[in-house]
Amino acid sequence: MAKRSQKKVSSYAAKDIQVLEGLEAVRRRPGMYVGGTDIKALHHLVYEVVDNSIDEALAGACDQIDIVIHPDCSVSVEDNGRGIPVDKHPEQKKSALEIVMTILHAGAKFGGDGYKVSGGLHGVGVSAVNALSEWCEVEVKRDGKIYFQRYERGAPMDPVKAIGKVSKDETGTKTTFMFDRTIFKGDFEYRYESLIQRFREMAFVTRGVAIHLLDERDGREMTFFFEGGISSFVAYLNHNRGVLHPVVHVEKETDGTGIEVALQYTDAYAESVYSFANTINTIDGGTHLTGLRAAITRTINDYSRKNNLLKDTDPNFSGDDTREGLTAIVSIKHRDPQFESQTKVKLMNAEVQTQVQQVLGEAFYEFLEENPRAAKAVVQKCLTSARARDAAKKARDLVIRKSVLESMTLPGKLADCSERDPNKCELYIVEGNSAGGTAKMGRDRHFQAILPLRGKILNTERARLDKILSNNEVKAMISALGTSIGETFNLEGLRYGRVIIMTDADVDGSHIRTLLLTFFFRYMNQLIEAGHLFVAQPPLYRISYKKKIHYAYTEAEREQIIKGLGVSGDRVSLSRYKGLGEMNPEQLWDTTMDPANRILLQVTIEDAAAADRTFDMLMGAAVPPRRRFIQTHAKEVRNLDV
Ligand code: 0RA
Repeated sequence: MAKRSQKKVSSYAAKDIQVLEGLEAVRRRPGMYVGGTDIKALHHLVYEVVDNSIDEALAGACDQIDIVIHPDCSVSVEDNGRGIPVDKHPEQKKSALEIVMTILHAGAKFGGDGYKVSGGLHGVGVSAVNALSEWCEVEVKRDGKIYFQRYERGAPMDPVKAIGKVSKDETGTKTTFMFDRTIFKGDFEYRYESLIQRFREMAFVTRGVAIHLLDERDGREMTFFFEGGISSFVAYLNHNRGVLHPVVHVEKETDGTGIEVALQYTDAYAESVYSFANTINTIDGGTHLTGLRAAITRTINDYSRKNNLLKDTDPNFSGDDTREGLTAIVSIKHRDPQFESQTKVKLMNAEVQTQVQQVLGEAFYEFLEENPRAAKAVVQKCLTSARARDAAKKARDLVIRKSVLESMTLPGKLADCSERDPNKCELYIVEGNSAGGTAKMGRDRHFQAILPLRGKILNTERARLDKILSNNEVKAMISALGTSIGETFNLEGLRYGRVIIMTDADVDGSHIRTLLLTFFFRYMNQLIEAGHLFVAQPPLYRISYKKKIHYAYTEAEREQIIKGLGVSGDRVSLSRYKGLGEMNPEQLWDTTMDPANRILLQVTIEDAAAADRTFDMLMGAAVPPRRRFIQTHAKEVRNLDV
């Protein structure tokens, strides 16, 4: 390598081989730096660049971030911060901008200690994005000038140069990059919905910054701006719920950790608690969430005892008792966040638990003392929850006792299979009675059982366990599965190795699928973890030509099939399946139930958690946007055929 530099290649790019070697490492092993070369990693490139602007916002130097997805799939991120410094670095004899763009982890060294706060998931810096881009261009407005540099596959084409003038007070940074298709080889493109989700979260936890996304491919755009930060987030989540008091908000820095919590009780039953670490939504929680929960339970118990709201003979409230109807956000900013390696969405820093517990405990106690009416409503809510939980336990015990007694009595609606070895058995949970009938006729009764569910099952997100258990559809499902639920779940009782949710390929179908996934996620988690839960995929189209029938499961496949037939469209008969009921039993077997042809999607915990979250986020929304949301998300499930 040293040899090459001696050859005196005049190109600027060849000047610093070491730099290129660093970036070459990123190109060779993208997995180590951005987590892979799939669509998720591709989105990470965007987040990495936006993170830098968020840091500028957290430093109080920027209040506007504009992201544009261009028609050629290049992406621009522009902020109105101070602009990346462009002056020459004394040792490296290069512009600071160039160093930030071409040296791994260089960013952190600049603004000094603690400069980088946001992100932290991969946190590799914008140089990694540069390395993985076919080309990248940066424009910096600073000191009345516009500076510019272009890179190809990480290598600068020329030194940083001034290309124009602006007024002195106009500053900012604009980065445009085109991901390298020789690295991200898959047939995928940026997904507006995924980006929006992340930007919404970033905006929530970064008070006062406006994040605007424009997708030039189809003209969609969205701006997020939350003046009140996470308090706005809580208000947003609760906007259709009856609230018991104003939002409680606390923000404090302890031992270098920034802690912010907002919470509000509602008359709902579910707990909607979200945790963020360095703007990342830690969906698996972690120490900050544990601290929040501990603070709430302890504070309510202490307050209730002190004010004689709990009788001496009453036991303390359990954690669950104090979380019904709770909407809360905890957002922490840590210099060195540690995430659990596998999921990357769980915060591990032990000290954060005590820090959050202390900061919130103090503030929440003070709030209760100063707002006796609110305090009374909250404690009352906890008392009701405790009683309901007791009733639910009794109801559940009854269901379990009954189901032991009646273990031979399977639900009447169940069309069971004849095979007795659970590993060979499949249960299809089918939406709608008519579809259920078709499935019963189309199945292989030797190993396939059918359980039709009528209409929409109870909205499990909002209902209490005791209510859920008394729902007939849910009862039928529980007894058919044989595992019981919640704390008494026992995988050994499972009567079917594959539990398959089969719903229509339309909006209502995805709604019911979301409901079922939410139910399984909350009450039969281990069923998912052990890989027993699947989603069937019925075709969208039936294409018949010269007595031969083809099925298409996606729009792309439909086009491909018609093209492949090599005839003009009008001689092909095309019908779109709106529901399972439109198929006859043979067609349903051929397309959706026959193990030789069907496509099954295995449900992962992440899928189910996403459904659960989606659902929670959607509960307050009006109907039309809700429909659109579910519709777009339904297409997201991965293909994981078995
Ligand atoms: C280091 C120091 C300063 C600003 C930045 C980095 C900076 C980086 C990025 C990345 C995207 N947008 C950005 N904006 C600013 C401070 C320079 C000063 O004190 O003027």
